[in-house]
Amino acid sequence: MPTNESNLKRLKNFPTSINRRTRDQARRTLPILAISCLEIASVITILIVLQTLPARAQTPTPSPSPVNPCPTQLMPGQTLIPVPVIGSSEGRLRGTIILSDEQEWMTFRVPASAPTNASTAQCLPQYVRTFREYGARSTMAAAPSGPYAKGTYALPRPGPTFRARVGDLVQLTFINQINPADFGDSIDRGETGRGGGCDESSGGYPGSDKFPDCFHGSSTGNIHFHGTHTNPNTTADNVFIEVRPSLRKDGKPIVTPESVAQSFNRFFERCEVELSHNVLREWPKTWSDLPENWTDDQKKMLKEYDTQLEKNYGPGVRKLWPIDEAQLKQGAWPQYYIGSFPFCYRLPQYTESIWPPTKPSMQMGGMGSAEMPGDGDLGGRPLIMGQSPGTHWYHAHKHGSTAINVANGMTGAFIIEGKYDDDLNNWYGDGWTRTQPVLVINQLGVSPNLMRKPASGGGPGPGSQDKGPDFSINGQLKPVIQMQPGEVQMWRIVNTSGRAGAYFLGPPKGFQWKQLAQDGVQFNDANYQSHVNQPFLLAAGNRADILVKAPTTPCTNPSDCSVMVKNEVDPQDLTSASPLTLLSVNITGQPVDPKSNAGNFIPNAPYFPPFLKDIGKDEVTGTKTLLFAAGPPGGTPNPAQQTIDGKKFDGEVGAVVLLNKVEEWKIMNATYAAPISHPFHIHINPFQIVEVFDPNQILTDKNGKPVIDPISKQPVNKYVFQGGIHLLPGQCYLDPFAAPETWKPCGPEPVNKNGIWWDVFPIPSGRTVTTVKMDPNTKNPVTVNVPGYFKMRSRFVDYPGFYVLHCHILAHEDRGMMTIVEVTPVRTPYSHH
Ligand SMILES: [Cu+2]
Repeated sequence: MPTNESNLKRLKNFPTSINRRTRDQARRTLPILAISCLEIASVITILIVLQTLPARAQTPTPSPSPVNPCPTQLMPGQTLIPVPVIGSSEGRLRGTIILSDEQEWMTFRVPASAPTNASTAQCLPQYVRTFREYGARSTMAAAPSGPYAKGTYALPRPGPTFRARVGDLVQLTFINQINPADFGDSIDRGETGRGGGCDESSGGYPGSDKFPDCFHGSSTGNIHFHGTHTNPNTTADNVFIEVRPSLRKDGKPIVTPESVAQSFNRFFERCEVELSHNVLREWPKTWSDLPENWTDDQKKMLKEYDTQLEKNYGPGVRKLWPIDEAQLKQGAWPQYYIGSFPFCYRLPQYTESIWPPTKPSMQMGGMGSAEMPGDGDLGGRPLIMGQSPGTHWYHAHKHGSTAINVANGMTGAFIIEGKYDDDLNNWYGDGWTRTQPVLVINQLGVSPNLMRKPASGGGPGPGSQDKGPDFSINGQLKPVIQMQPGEVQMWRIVNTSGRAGAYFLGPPKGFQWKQLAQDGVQFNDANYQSHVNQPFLLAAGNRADILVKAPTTPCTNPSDCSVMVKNEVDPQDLTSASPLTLLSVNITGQPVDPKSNAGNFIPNAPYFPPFLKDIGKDEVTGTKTLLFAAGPPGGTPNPAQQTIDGKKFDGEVGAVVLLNKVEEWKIMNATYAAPISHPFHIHINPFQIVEVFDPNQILTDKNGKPVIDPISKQPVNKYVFQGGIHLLPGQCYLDPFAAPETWKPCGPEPVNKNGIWWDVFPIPSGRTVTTVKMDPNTKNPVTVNVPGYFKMRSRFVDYPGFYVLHCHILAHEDRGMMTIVEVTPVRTPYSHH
């Protein structure tokens, strides 16, 4: 691979320091070690990053105009480039994901202040970490044309789209070949014992952040399968797995798809057999279930890694192998790996036509009704909830680097097909759903804003982008989708951004849309029929499937055919946020017959699985309250900043639930310094919302329009905290001095019917209320903080184990807004007889 230094220098006004160091810069400051390595190889060069300089965010000069134009493919108005697909066949999704890095053209908004539709972008080559399908690294990035005809750099794009079917086995070879030398200090500094373990920047980061709740370890990888209902343990949706980059020999990674193929194929074959007789079977359970030559290799490489750590940093380093070893001794699944990991798990299929289920979950073929030895914990119990077919996704989930890794583009769509697709294809034609656009939204970037120095006088510092980077789709800015006049398409939209929600303002003029699914879970017919042409919010992590119907005539003005969104992290942002073009539609080709199926919305929602039955009040067996809070930097009331129940993530269990129980949780938000609706996300099981209390809610009239105060010209609040004043229709008085439990939505009890299933839902922000009472000491009015909240119900069914819940603003997650859920079987090993 040629170095790009000379090209970089030729670029006019190139702010070389906008990102982390270039490869050449890194090489100059990083000692490269030659070491000996047991039996793996004679001499291996490990690029553990050793430089004493911190990973700087640096100090570029802000550009007043786009001096570095973007390659044509990244300019607005280009046809949407589809993402490569890894599909399943014969009941298995088999593929290889390479976590690596490359130089890509990244876009930077100009000016960097809050995005408007008049903002432009400049492009700079940046090192980013990528998820790529094996054998196709960078091939989708067609050689850029225009000012960068040389095609030296790749174009940004998400990881490949996975397409599997409910019931399939997922068998993924995960390889980490990141070159840590391309990213200063990206090896977990926690184990080197330096700098407290956190990344550092000239912007003053980490400040009061403390390891492990700080940005760190961005060359470590894993995959979270967001939206899967499956086993959270061992080789399934296990986010505690940390795969360090491969060791290197002669500059090349020694762990390759080929080097693990034999072991992994053997493992996948056995996994298939083990998981075939019972959909709830948990396997593998221990390392002895894995091929010995692979675990032996892991042990050797981990030890070698530790040896190097100690050699470079002296005693006091945090070695990895002893941790794995201790976990093995406890019968736990080890956490640390070098270079590779095999994911193997099943997407469970619910096969009964009624709910609750009556039969034990033995339908997976072949083995009759006998339980396998070692399945004693299952007790022949039935599968209670199947995997919902729909638009799910995957992303990097290493605590401390989720924000940077997701911003680099380590996300992808995970489409799980089922009867949902069959019914759509019966209406629209065979294989139709596979031809429809998959839109992976992201805010691509190279450094979290906190890593950067604020501008003198406050505000976003050089290189940072207020409200986060611009929304891209499949890596492109404002791309174009082609539609025939009158055609109906299905858009699967995933907001994989680590920060902002995309608030869709409604269909463009002449278009219609109808929502089919939320967060990968389809709507029942009542919800399908009622969600026509509505605006909707996709918070970070949310998905929507919508049917979109094009007008019969092309748009005279391209902007008439644009889908507009607003960038928001709280509904209060919507008043000031400007409408942004997310994408445009080009209406072209043969008009679709308006009487044909292709020109009409499917009349009824696809088959609705029985396991998605609304969770009734009588089903609830337990309740919990969780309090999310974010304080101003270093300030009060919560100097610890991003917390859940007053704590940052510390590896302790924050919520214990018995397996197959149903709980109702009140998720509160005590954030007051700035309006932030933290998007609550929980792994493994989706949930239904039964109550929402937003103390900042605006009063709306019967048409849904905000009620404006005739004197102040400001929107009127729904909740009034001042007694004795005349209430408008729909307004409610809440006593700020009464018990906080009395602060709740007013009006009739919600019906809780036709509930939508979510796996991410924003918690309404808190409100600081100024009361009429005076504080005798300060002589100021007393203020009271009123938290926002929602209540959700979830069935914690089928899969015991440890998994996480967290804020899906990923910088918050990295900085501590995460905790562990433990779902534990009811049954003990003891007998009463
Ligand atoms: Cu948050």
